[in-house]
Amino acid sequence: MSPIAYRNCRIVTADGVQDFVSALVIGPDGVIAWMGDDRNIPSEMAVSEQVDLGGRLVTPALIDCHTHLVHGGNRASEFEMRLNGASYEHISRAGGGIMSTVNATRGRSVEQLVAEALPRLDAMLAEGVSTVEIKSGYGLNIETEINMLRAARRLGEIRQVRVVTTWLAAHALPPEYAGRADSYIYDVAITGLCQAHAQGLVDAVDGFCESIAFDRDQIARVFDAARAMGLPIRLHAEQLGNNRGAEMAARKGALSADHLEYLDDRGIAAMARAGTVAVLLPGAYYTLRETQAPPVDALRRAKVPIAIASDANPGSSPLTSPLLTMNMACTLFGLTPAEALAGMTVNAARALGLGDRGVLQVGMRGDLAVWDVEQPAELAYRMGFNPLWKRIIGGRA
Ligand code: DI6
Ligand code: FE
Repeated sequence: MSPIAYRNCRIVTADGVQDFVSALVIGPDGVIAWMGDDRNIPSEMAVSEQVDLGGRLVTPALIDCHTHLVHGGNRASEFEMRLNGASYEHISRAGGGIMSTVNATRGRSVEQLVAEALPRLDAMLAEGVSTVEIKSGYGLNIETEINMLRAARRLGEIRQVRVVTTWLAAHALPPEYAGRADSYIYDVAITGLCQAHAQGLVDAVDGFCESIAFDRDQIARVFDAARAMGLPIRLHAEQLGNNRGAEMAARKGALSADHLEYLDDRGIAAMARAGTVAVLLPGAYYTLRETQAPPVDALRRAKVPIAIASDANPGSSPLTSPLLTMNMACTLFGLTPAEALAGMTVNAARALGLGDRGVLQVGMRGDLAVWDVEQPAELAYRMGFNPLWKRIIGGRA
């Protein structure tokens, strides 16, 4: 492959339209080699192929930094139960919720998990996603947790997408460990992590720190094991109540803390100090019809970077549309459309610890989304409409 030039476009680097940039050259290594005015592409770029983008808008390809795409079955019946008045916590405590997906997932082979997840992944790719994080967490035994991550890796092989895997065995306590949460943390969450990491299946480690799941001390033990293996950590925190999980995670150097509806000033200060990204998940807030929104203004004031993600999962966020995620982040949480775009590009990359993507700059990966829109705000503005014209990954459409 040789250098390819994309010409006649308007480029949004991540924080605004760059009027002076109307072309970019992507090298054979898939990295952006040059950006500038269409008329001045240097001859030393030795461009062999040119593509006219017809004046369209170009952004970094989108990054969904928090998903549970791999799982068996669905929970449409719980959707009906909630509409009849049952709460998410009530369903969970009655053995439904996460456990019902665990039961469905434990029965599946890796191939079946891949086949079920593929249409969900394809829905995301169709809206310009280049990079997606996928968590385990619906196995709750070592074998199935590992199978989930194998399925996630496989998805990254059969589609042109970078999959980042996250070990989330500390997601819920399975009934066989009832009353023995500390044993579960050791036997499954930590022992399984060692095994999965030895097989190269783990890029990061997450936990669910809520009163219906695990407490701060239990998650902290998993994090200490992760850090000892050199793995980055992230946390589901402060979604249903304040357990001061984000503060603990930030103190341990977490890449991100996610949800954060009940985050307080102490948590914000700890995140700001540590550079921990706030990942907001409007799909879960919407689905559970929550009323307490995350403290967006305080996060802005503290200069905590804000990412947004689908949280695609069968229970609290059956959402596989990055564009609708952006719309919800604006309408429900008050983000600006520019913040929503940064939340699914540059700040999402940061939440994943990926320094090579999420912004269009020389030296960054040539992962682009080309849109049939006039202005960037249109990406977050419509609902249920997909203006993607082309997805370009590593310079190739
Ligand atoms: N992410 C999760 O892992 C949990 N909530 C969330 O936002 C549980 C998802 C589920 O109900 O399956
Ligand atoms: Fe989640």
